[in-house]
Amino acid sequence: MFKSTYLIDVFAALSKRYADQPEFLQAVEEFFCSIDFIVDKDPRIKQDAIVERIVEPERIIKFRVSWVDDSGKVQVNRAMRVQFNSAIGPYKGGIRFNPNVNESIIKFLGFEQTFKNSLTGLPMGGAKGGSDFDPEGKSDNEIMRFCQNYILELYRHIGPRMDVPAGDLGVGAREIGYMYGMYKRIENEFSGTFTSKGIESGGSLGRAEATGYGLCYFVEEMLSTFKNETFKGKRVIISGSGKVGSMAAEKVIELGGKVVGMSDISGVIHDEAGIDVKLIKRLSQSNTIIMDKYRTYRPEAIFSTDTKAIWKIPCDIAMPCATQNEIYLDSAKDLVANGCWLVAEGANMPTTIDATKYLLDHGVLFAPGKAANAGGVAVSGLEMAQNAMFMNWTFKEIDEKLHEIMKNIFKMCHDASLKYTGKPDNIVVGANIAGFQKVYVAMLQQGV
Ligand code: NDP
Ligand code: 2IT
Repeated sequence: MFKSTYLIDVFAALSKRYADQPEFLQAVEEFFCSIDFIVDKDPRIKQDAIVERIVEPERIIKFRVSWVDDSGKVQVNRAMRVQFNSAIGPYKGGIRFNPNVNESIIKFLGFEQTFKNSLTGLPMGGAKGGSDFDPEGKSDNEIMRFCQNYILELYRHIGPRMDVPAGDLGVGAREIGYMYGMYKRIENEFSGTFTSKGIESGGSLGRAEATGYGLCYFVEEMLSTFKNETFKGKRVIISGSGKVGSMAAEKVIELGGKVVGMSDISGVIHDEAGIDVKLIKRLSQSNTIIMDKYRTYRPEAIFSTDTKAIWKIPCDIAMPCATQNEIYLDSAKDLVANGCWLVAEGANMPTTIDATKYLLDHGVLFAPGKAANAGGVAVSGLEMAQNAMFMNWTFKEIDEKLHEIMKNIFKMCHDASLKYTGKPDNIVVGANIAGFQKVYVAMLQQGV
């Protein structure tokens, strides 16, 4: 917990006000534990109520999305956009489609996005959006109709210099294409308001790879700085095999590592020969339930329907890339017991607070999501820049820029950790402080 009485008071009020928002409170608590190191050192923070302001979204837009399914029945979903903080740039963050989407989850994501976007060094504020629409089992036409109806309300709240959505869990280039198409029809302009668009629609080369590749670039920095090591010969496990997990797996292999376990919602594959990532990607194009299918091609692989079984596979490096709160304390214990010494979060907040503490207390190097998975939004920022200039960079140019950004984020986290904790490897504290500093100074500059 944190010691500053200022933070204790703000958190007590927040916990009372949002008692029904556990994910949001979890994200704030984790953040407060870090800024505890600096919050009382700058009197302007308390004087200007920076912390009270930073935990409240600037705006929440909630709306209904009605749409007609393939059988002609009218369906109703709930949707929202949380525009959290615009101190350093237009609101920016993904859209999530998942039946468990609620205000707590979208607020935690928007809150973390604010500091992640700050770490990229690009001018982007924090936002997140989503709906409890479940894309699982929906036809292409149903997805299109839902996305179009979603935009019929959201369009009035977004814009290239106002709020720029992108993909997230359950939302990829297909969904963004349908949303952007409807948005463009309404606004009658090619403004690039969305990122992670298809390349032909003005998307950026390298955006699809960016989060997973960026995660590996970040881990490379940790390996070389703290262990004088590389990915070569390391055993890696990756939860989730979607946009982030599959691209992380591809890069791990390219850098000489061996991916021995992957998962999706249907279960876990443990393949000692090394996961065939090309096969995973091929299966993911035709089936949503891919782990079970993988076995038919690689009968020697072990399959389990228990998604937590992935954390029991012996490994050097674990990369949770599926969703929030995947690694609870018991899984953290499994990881340590089975030799894992580095955890890097590709997903947002996949590790609970007590699991993170356990890992850190047991000497595990830990890369928090808001730093390690910032490559995706960083290349989204590059997509915005290319759209604004009406020109495109090559894949190589984007990849080099992404690599530089990830190295720079690591350096900022490392230096802040050293300065405020006396140790260089508390990347959790380093990321939160480095992300917070730019945002709060911008808020001070802009008055109340
Ligand atoms: P996708 O929808 O592309 O993939 C998600 C993957 O995780 C799928 O394989 C899915 O399985 C699996 N999954 C979902 N829930 C569970 C669960 N409870 N247990 C096991 N597996 C599960 O999403 P993304 O890859 O885009 O996002 C993954 C995470 O990364 C999210 O936390 C997101 O917020 C974060 N993130 C994404 C970025 C991006 O650019 N896309 C950027 C930064 C962070 P199935 O297919 O079977 O449902
Ligand atoms: O969590 C994230 O950083 C994302 N889903 C990407 C957001 C973006 O605007 O590219």
